[in-house]
Amino acid sequence: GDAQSDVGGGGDAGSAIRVGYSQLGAESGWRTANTESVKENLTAANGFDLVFVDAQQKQENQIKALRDFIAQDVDVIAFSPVVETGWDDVLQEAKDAGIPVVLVDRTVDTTVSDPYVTHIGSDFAAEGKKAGDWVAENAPDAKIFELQGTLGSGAQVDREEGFDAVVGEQVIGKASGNFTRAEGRTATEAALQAYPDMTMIFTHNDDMGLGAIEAIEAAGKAPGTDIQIVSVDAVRDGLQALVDKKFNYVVECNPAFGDQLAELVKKVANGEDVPKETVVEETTFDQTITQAQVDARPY
Ligand code: GYE
Repeated sequence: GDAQSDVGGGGDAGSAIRVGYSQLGAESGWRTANTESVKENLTAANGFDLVFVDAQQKQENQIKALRDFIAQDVDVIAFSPVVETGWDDVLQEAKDAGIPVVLVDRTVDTTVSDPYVTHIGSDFAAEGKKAGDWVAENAPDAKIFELQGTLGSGAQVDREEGFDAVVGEQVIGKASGNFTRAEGRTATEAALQAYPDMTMIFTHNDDMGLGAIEAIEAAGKAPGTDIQIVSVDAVRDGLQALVDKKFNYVVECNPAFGDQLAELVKKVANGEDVPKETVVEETTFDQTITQAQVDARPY
């Protein structure tokens, strides 16, 4: 658009808060919902000038985007790191440039001191523990294949830790499906060969679990009974699988925190105090969920 395109709603281009946002990808239904929530709230009408870049699950793309934001001297950098490590240099560069960093969704593991102002997202270890608690209560004899998310991501590392702390002794094999439906399917195809005695899959997200359903059915088995599935996210497709009795339990991971993020970014830009951590609220779902509840799911 032209130079006027930022003008309107609550502010003009001069007073709008310039936010460079590096989203890690579009790998899952969760991610799509999260991106929508961010874009719906960091709007010009709400006083933001948003530069949004999708990294397609590649850390090098994210680092390049962050460097571009630094060069553009944005007011605030926000990003959702695809993996935890490897950010030391670019986080130091942002710090040296005096640009505050807001960490969204996933976490970092860095040697830089005070690498970010605030983090908003889920407690992934608590999610893994909720899944483990359900298994301990309902399927203490299950032989579990764990379908991991992107290796080295906060969501993978912490969900695995939380789950394995409760029922790790029941886990007979693990492999990553990179949080996508396609890779969830191929990883499950291989696991059905490698672990013929498996009776359950714990998947780190719904999309991989939906891919697992395809692989299980192609192998002539019934998901939900022959092989139970415990999942994380609770996007509409995942909840539909729960109503259809192909998933057995779903731990919610809430992507719809764009409104809370907008408030935080505004405060950070204005130099106001913010909490170091904001943990979003989440629940769990079992097969007592109704079709009406699934249909009402906004994402
Ligand atoms: O569970 C998964 C997505 O980091 C919480 O990333 C997020 C996870 C989410 O690919 O579906």
